[in-house]
Amino acid sequence: KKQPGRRISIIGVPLDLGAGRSGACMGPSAIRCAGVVERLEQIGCFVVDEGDLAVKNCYASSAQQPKSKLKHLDEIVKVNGELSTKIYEAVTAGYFPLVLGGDHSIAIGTLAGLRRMGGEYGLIWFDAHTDVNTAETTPTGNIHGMSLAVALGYGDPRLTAIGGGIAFFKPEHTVIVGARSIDPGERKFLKKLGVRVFTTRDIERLGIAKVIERALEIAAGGTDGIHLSLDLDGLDPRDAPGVSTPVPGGLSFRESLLAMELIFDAGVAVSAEFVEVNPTLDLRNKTARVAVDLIGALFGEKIT
Ligand code: 6HN
Ligand code: MN
Ligand code: MN
Ligand code: MN
Repeated sequence: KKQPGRRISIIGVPLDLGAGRSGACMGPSAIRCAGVVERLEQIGCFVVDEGDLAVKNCYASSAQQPKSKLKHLDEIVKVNGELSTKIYEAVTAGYFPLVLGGDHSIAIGTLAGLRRMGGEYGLIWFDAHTDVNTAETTPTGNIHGMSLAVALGYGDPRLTAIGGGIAFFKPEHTVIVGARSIDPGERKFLKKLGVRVFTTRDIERLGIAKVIERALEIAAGGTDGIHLSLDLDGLDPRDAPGVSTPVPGGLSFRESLLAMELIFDAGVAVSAEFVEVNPTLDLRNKTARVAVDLIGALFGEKIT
C-alpha cells in the first residue's frame, strides 16, 4: 500500500450552520494561523492551499427562524455540493485532500466527493459523538450530528443526493473511535447497521494502539484506502477546549497523536478532514495548534 500522498490540497470550509452554536466558521483561519502549511512543508510535503469555500454564514439572522427539523438545510446542501466537487477534482488530480472545518456537517461533502471516485474506501470517524442521527432521531436538528448517517446512505434525500448519491460507504468498513456521547436513536442505528464503535471505555481497556490496529483492519482491509474524519471533540476538552460540543472523558493529546502516527505507518489514508475547531471557545488557539500537531503526525512527522 502507498504512503499518504505527499501532494496535499488544503480546502477550508468556514461553515458552522450545522452546529448548535456559531464560531466553527473561524476554524480554517485558526488552523492556518497555527501554521498548518508551514508544518507540512517542513516535513517535505508539497502543499497547495485552495483557500476557503464561499459560505453565506447567516447563523445569527436565521437562528431564530428555523423551525424545520434540519436547521439551515439549504445553505448546507449548497456548500457540501461545492465541496464534493472540490474533493473529486483534488483526488483526480493526484492530491490528498486535507479539509479544514468548519462544523462536522462538511463531512457530507468530503465523503460525497470521495465516493464519486468509484473505489471502495473505509472510514475512520474519530469523535466524541457518532453523528448518525436523522430527521427522525435528532434531538437538536443540527446537521453536524447527521453526517455519518448521510455517508452511509441514510437521511434527508437532499443530503444523500449530494455528489450523485450512489455507492455509499459500507458499515463493515466504517469504524468510530472515541465515542462517549451517543443518542438513543443513534445506538439503535449503529446496532442495526453493525458499525463498529470503539468507545472511550474500549480505549481505556484495550489501549489506543490496539484500538487503532483493529480500526485499520476494519477500514483498510479489502478497501482502496481510508478517509480519516477527525472531530477535535474526540479529544478531552482539557487538551482541545475550543470545540462547540465538548464532552468530558475524551482521548488525551498523546493518545490522539499516537493514533495519527499509526495511521501514517499503515500508509492507507487517502484523504482527511479536521473539524469543529471553534476559536471563540478556545484558549490562545490551543485547539488549532493541537490540530496542526495531529496533522503533522498523520503525514509522517515523528518525535525522534
Ligand atoms: N458533532 N448527537 C448530538 C446531536 O445534536 O445530534 C450532538 C452532535 C455533535 C456533532 O460534534 O459533530
Ligand atoms: Mn462530529
Ligand atoms: Mn463531535
Ligand atoms: Mn469489502
